[in-house]
Amino acid sequence: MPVVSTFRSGPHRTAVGATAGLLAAFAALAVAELVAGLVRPAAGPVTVVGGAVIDRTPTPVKDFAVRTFGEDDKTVLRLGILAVLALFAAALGIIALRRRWAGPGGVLLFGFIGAVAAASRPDAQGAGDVLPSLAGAAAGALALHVMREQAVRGATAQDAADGPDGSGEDVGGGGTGGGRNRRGFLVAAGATAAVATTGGLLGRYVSGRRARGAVASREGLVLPAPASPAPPVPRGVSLPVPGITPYTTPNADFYRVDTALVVPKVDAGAWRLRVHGKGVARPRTFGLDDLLARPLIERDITLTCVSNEVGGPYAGNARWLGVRLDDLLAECGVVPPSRGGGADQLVARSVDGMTLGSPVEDVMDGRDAMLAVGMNGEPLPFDHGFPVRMLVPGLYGYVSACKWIEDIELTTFDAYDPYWVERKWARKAPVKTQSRIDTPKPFARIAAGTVTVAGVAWAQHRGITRVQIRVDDGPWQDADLAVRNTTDTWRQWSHRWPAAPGGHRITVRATDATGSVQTERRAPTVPDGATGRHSVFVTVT
Ligand SMILES: Nc1nc2c(c(=O)[nH]1)N[C@H]1C(S)=C(S)[C@@H](COP(=O)(O)O)O[C@H]1N2
Ligand SMILES: [Mo]
Repeated sequence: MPVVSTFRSGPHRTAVGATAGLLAAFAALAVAELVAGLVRPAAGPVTVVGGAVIDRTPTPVKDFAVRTFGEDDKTVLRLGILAVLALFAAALGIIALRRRWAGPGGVLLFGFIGAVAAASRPDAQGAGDVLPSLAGAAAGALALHVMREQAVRGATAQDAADGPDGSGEDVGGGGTGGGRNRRGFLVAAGATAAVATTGGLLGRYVSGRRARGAVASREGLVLPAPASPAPPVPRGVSLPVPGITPYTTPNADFYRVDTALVVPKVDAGAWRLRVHGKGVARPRTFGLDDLLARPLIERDITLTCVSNEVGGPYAGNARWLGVRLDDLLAECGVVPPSRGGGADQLVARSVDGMTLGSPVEDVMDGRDAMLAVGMNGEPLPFDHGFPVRMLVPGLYGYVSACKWIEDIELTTFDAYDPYWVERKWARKAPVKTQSRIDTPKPFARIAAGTVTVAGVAWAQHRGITRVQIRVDDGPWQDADLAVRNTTDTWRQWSHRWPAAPGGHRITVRATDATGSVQTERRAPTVPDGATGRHSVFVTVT
């Protein structure tokens, strides 16, 4: 029995339909990404749907994703979207064999969903946003239609030869022989695959070329020397303990937390920052050269994420170079609330539509709040906000550290809730006093004798004055503190522990310069940062 006759039913028919559906989806995505590369990289369908999913994901699920997949969470999301899409595509292809318009109609529906998702992204700019999804859907629908006609024709032709059947809507020009029309389907499928592959490669090339402009602008950027350099890091800030977190976090190791599925590649030459809003007597727009022409400050600042669990990894310390934000705001006429200003919230907006709100009072109280351009001696890496990001020592990243910033609006906490606040996080979030045991690692097996327990503690803008260790339910013992650099950075600590055989739990707690001791009470990360004490279990042999 010739293979083509099974196009009508059975496993072969299913395979043909699924193949057509998958290839059509591949073509649709490739064309969409190519068009996105040409008009707007952030408007690719997987990116916009992913962004919409991220924005709508309940905070506990988001937290779970971050906990489980860490910084791979976005790759997992992308793969998830592609897997769901593949399932629908295969199903559509199979249905399409029966119902002529179901396949293309379904593809167009998906394109429409993509277009709506794109148009409703917070950074949507206009027609360019819907174009990629619509163009992709048109290409996918056409490809599916052609493949479907060829497949059905092959089957019908063979049926005509085999005898009457007459099920479904399957109609097509018959009479030419199944073998020839099976070739027809294979040719259509092959052509779709070829076009899709070419489109995909071209799309990669096009978006790559766009990014290369931004990369060149970063490579060409020469950072001026700071007018106010950070004093050299005191020698004693780093303890010679293997396994302890380094005092300064290299850029490549610095944690990354953001909602960007595609890291924005902003061309430094085209970058602008607008400062405006309530009580801004002199609204202004700055270019990067305007910022670099100002006196720059250089500061060591530890950044931490509100999503960091007790003992978690989302904290890093770098030497930042930037422009004082209080001076810049004062020039624009901004007055802090304590001196009669009407705006109490500064909303920073990024090129990817993220919004973060900081208290104007904190930004202008004399601390080293800055618009940073440099990180550890080089221009900001793209992952960390190139060309400019905000930093406010003492506040969690989500209320202060806007990356890829392009807009600062002065407003009030009453009038506006930024992104994370709309998602149940607190309006105000100063960093909570925390400490972490870096070594020994949880569940380590170690030899009895003197064991060095060590880690870091932070209470940005207050400073750490004491760290204590406790083994099992024993007394709290003072750990040795590394030399203090500034109150805005974390502090290493270590303690020599005479470890006796058995299972032990080591717990750490820190005290900040206000005298308050890190609480033992456990609180989740939502709404304003986790509390509790880090402990590790070890087995001494
Ligand atoms: N544009 C933008 N800026 C952002 C975010 C974001 O999602 N988008 N996340 C914030 C959060 S929650 C944190 S903790 C810091 C993290 O900065 P990093 O990735 O450089 O460590 O960036 C902040 N700035
Ligand atoms: Mo964060």
